[in-house]
Amino acid sequence: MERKVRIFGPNGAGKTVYLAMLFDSINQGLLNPFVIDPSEDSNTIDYLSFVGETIVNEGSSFATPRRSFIELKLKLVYDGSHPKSGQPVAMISSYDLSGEDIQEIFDARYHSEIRKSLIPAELKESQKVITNLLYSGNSFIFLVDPLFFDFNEQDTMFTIMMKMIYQNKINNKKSDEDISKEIKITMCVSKGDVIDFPNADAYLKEKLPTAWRYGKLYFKKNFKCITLSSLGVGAEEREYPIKVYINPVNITEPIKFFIQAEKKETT
Ligand SMILES: Nc1nc2c(ncn2[C@@H]2O[C@H](COP(=O)(O)OP(=O)(O)OP(=O)(O)O)[C@@H](O)[C@H]2O)c(=O)[nH]1
Ligand SMILES: [Mg+2]
Repeated sequence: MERKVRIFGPNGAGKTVYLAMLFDSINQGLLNPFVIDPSEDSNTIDYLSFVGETIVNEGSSFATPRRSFIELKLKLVYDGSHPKSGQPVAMISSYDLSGEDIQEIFDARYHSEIRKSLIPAELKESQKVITNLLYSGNSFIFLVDPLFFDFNEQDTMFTIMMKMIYQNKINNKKSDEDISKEIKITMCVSKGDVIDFPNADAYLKEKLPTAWRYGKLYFKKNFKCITLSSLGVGAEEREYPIKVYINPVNITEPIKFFIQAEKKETT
């Protein structure tokens, strides 16, 4: 099954770093027995390798340019030593988006009926693209930034997204059961290394109570909270360029959660 993964989060939450380090981790064998088919999409591989190198050299990436919608495709296949070597497991298609765009488009002000007409004209095009990505996706990574000044804003933003995902399915006459089969959502606490890896469920329940409740209620078992770190413990104290291998924590958990059903079907 094609896993249309969409990664959302505010400006600086770590979306781009996550995607680059996820790619690197899969290449290091952390999703064993699955690997990335290197022949599939050279643009994705070039982009993620470039970001990865920048992180190793400078410790951070660049802010993803506004309105760029960088499309990424990774094909997961069984690795060479597996009896099913080369057989496809999942197609992961995603986008690297700008957090500034996301924040503006899911701003509560634009989602109350009374203010709808206020969406600035220059935002309309990205609103269309990002809304489409939300509707066409089936697997979501919501990256919560523990260092972002405003948890309230993040709470509202992710709640709006989940409402839109759910409402869109209802409008397309999907039953609750269909929705819970199709849609998977991981709400992830990013940069776990700087906050000592709290229990994700308890943390998100406290910091983003509305989104957490909405997820539990409407997506049930397909809503999962995870604390992760793309850069691993000690990221803050490192000197760059770093030669040592960056040791991410829990970084492949969302993907494992998304492909779980496929694994069962094929084994
Ligand atoms: N300590 C720590 N810092 C991180 C981690 N992941 C990302 N960062 C830092 O967070 C900053 C922002 O990361 P990005 O990946 O560029 O964030 P983004 O969500 O893509 O941001 P926009 O593209 O601007 O929306 C960078 O300086 C990273 O070094 C992590 O796991 N641990
Ligand atoms: Mg980015």
